[in-house]
Amino acid sequence: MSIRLIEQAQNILNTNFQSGGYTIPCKGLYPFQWKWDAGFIAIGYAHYDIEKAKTEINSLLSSQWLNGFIPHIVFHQESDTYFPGPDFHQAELNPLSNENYPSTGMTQPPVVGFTLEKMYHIAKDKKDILQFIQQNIDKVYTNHNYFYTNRDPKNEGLVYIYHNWESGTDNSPVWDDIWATMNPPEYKVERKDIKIIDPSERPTNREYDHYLYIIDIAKEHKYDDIKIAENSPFLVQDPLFNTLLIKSNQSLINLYKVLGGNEDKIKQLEEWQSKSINSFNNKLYNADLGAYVYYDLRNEKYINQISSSSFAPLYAGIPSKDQASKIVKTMLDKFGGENRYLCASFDPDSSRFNPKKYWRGPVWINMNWFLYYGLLDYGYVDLANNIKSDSIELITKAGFYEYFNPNKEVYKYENGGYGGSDFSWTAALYIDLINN
Ligand code: 9WN
Repeated sequence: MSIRLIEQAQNILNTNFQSGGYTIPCKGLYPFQWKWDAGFIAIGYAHYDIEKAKTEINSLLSSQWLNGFIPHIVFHQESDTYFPGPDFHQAELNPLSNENYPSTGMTQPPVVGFTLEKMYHIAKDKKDILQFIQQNIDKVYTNHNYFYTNRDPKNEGLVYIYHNWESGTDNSPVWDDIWATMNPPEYKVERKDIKIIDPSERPTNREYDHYLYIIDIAKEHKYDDIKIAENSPFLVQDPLFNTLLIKSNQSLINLYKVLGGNEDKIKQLEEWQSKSINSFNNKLYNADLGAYVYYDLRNEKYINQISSSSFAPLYAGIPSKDQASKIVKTMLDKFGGENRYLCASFDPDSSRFNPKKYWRGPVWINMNWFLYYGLLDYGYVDLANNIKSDSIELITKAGFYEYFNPNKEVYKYENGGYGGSDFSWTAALYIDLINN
């Protein structure tokens, strides 16, 4: 373990912390608070500054809407380095949106439940952390209620996302299948990201046209979930998003049991939980591929592509032992090998794989973090430790980047770290991995 890297990681988080009480993912490129980033960041803080961890979660939860929705970006302050900002998103079109916190009208993976449980385990003062959890847990429960009530039109126990930015894996080649069904107008907008980051590491302008067009459709319907379910060209049951909801359900059950009482909520959570896990395995597991896949609800068809999200269900205890061994085999056969760091974000055998571009191939530390804990739970200790040591090696070689080239060869002649530098969740999850 390197003391210097731990200090560097803490410095990154402390520097990215803003006086408004939240942490930006990185300077310039992402100048606001993002939902799933906030969860990872709080887990990092919990190891050395629990008050900051609480502040991060408090700031995020303050932005909750009247229907329990928690937005993907909270625009705590103005910035001219990011597009699209609050003027484009116009979340205020929805009558239930939060009057005090401008935000987007879309969400991101439900990480707050398991973040609270991690904070509980990490915190030294259990009485104090339980008090914090007591004050906040119902907000997270309300958020899960929002998902099951508003995002599951066929009552399957599997919720939909209506935008690739809701998935968190924003530019995954999986979405190419959906872009092929759309023909959005060309937007004449000024992208800020490609002024900061090499455009070869970011989505194309044409891809952005699709992203913006879906938002325009949602705005036309005032971000109403029922109308979005009827009209959005993008409507997907995503294995990663549903995994994190299931993981967070379980964390809420565990925490409510520690707190005592709340039998009605525990019962409801357990009902959601068993239905979700059943449907997940029945609908999203593809035995031929040995992987979990995506379901496109708009076009009523599977998207049979393998990404690192295909293995994420390990993190929530979803696969049976047999399924777990099949997906581990797929991971090793397709994503493993001596010349590659685990775990590429997209199938390296696919012609859509790109080791440099955003979610189209690079390794992401948050995905590795899910796989590490999931593999440990299933008893794959050696493989879990390989993923951990690969993550640490990448950070040691390249720095605290947003994403990393999975090809080992590349590091002999260039820095394979891409996207934002001094990236908060890479730093935060490094701190957690080192401490485990
Ligand atoms: C859009 C902040 C976010 C992450 C996402 C990542 C990237 C935003 C963007 O940055 O997305 O939400 O502008 O590219 O893909 O996972 O939460 O770090």
